[in-house]
Amino acid sequence: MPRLLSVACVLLASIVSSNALSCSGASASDVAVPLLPSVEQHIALPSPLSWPHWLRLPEPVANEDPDSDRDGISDGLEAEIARRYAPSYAVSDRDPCPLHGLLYRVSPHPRAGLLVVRYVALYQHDCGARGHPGDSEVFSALVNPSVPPPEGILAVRAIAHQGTLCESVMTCGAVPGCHPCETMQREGRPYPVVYSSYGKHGGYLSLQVCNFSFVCDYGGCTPRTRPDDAPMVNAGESGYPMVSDLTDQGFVRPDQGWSEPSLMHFDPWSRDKFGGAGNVAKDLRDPLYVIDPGRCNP
Ligand SMILES: [Ca+2]
Ligand SMILES: [Ca+2]
Repeated sequence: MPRLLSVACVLLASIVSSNALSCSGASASDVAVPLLPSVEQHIALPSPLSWPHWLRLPEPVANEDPDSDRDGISDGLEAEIARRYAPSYAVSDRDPCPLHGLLYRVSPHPRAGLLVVRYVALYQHDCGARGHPGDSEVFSALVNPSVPPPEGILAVRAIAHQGTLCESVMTCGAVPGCHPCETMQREGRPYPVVYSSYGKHGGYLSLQVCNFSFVCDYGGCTPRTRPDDAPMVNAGESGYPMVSDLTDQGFVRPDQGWSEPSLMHFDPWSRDKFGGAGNVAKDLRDPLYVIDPGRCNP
């Protein structure tokens, strides 16, 4: 099986781009360590990030806007950044288990003035081959908040099936060496799109690559015409969490359609796994999602 996947990956790379796709048998943890220092090294903004000129909160709200996770970006601005700069997330309309929410983390990027936004899509079920309760897939965006979206979304990275033989690392956008992102219209503008594969929910930046991944993502991906309206929750920062219980404070709730008992009251910063998926805290801290503005590949 690994040999088959390896051959498939070589074929994919030749079809798409060696710059845009890395899918060797190596796991993400084996990929070369990014040149950038880690966000975990508490790289703080020199001063609190002010609201961009094009984006203003009503004065009464702005005056009461705390910075709960102490990263120099107010809670209100983090929520606006995460929502407005989110790539379009294309979950198939015919996905048999589409119930999900988005946990996000907005952090200062090591390059001053830029931000890194991680999105962890948490699903109630993986209902593909060898399915299980709990599923998580991660993608991230390199954001310039001084430029309105979608142009301020400088690059997007998605890693499908991280840490497995099916792992696929893809980056797209306007940084050197990257191919432009595939786009989907949102509010009349072309936003980068992250496709979620049928049932397995692997995250891909190319419809062609997803559909070619028939071994790992049988059923492929499909474009979607309406925007994803999944609930979003701010995870906060490592050491300064903004959520510790996704049932009491988030979207993993019966009134949101969730019913899997093993997923209730999950703390995303804990060492626990989200059902049959991986450790979410590891995803939230993974430096591989910090895109280098100087080059496309990790
Ligand atoms: Ca903050
Ligand atoms: Ca934050």
